[in-house]
Amino acid sequence: MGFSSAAIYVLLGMCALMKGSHGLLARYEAETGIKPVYTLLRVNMSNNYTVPIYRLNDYYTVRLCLDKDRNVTVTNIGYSNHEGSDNISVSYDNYTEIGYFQTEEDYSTEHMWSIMRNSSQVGSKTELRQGPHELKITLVDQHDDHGIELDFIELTVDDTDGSFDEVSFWCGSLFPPPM
Ligand SMILES: *[C@@H]1O[C@H](CO)[C@@H](O)[C@H](O)[C@H]1NC(C)=O
Ligand SMILES: *[C@@H]1O[C@H](CO)[C@@H](O)[C@H](O)[C@H]1NC(C)=O
Ligand SMILES: *[C@@H]1O[C@H](CO)[C@@H](O)[C@H](O)[C@H]1NC(C)=O
Ligand SMILES: *[C@@H]1O[C@H](CO)[C@@H](O)[C@H](O)[C@H]1NC(C)=O
Ligand SMILES: *[C@@H]1O[C@H](CO)[C@@H](O)[C@H](O)[C@H]1NC(C)=O
Ligand SMILES: *[C@@H]1O[C@H](CO)[C@@H](O)[C@H](O)[C@H]1NC(C)=O
Ligand SMILES: [Ca+2]
Ligand SMILES: [Ca+2]
Repeated sequence: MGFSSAAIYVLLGMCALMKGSHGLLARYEAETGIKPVYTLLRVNMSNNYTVPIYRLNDYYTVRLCLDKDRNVTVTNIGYSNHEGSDNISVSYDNYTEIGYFQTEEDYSTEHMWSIMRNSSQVGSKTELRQGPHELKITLVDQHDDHGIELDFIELTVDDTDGSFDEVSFWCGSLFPPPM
């Protein structure tokens, strides 16, 4: 019918717009990965697990394998925080900082490690060269001694010719969490 085809055109238009202006969303659960990581069971968090970054200067690293030069934006980092606020630095290779965010302070309940929070975009769009890279998320300052728990990472990757492959972008490391 006329209505449904119009609706489909609107949807296609929205997809094209999203793709053109923002690129594709690539999502990585912190608890997945080739290297064994220390995970915590948090049933209310994304994919049921988080990874603690509790001590000052502790960091979490995810490898990126770029098939060609691409613009990448850290659009969101999912985390939970207990009590005091923390300063989280986000950097690429060799500690080239792209930005940082302050975690939200919350003293309200005893279940704060199970409250999902979003950083929103960190830093600006960065052109990454073809080849391997590392994205680091580091606890650079904290109000108490408990840092954060990292839930997931969302990057937006420009893909002008439709060649983007998410599995190879994460260097083939999209595995289920260790149990
Ligand atoms: C998880 O969410 C459910 C439903 O909102 C809630 O009843 C439960 O207390 C939460 N668990 C934790 C550990 O926060
Ligand atoms: C999370 O755990 C619940 C049970 O606690 C299970 O039903 C659900 O399938 C799990 N989700 C994932 C993504 O593993
Ligand atoms: C990245 O974005 C900049 C600014 O929008 C653009 O000039 C550049 O060509 C882009 N690089 C790649 C590899 O697409
Ligand atoms: C957070 O850390 C960055 C450096 O990583 C620093 O430039 C910034 O001033 C810090 N912000 C606060 C509020 O401590
Ligand atoms: C880090 O810096 C060294 C020395 O400048 C350079 O050889 C190396 O390629 C850099 N590593 C990355 C992943 O950019
Ligand atoms: C946080 O981000 C995730 C992933 O984009 C989204 O599913 C969730 O609704 C967001 N939560 C809030 C409170 O904005
Ligand atoms: Ca904290
Ligand atoms: Ca998770």
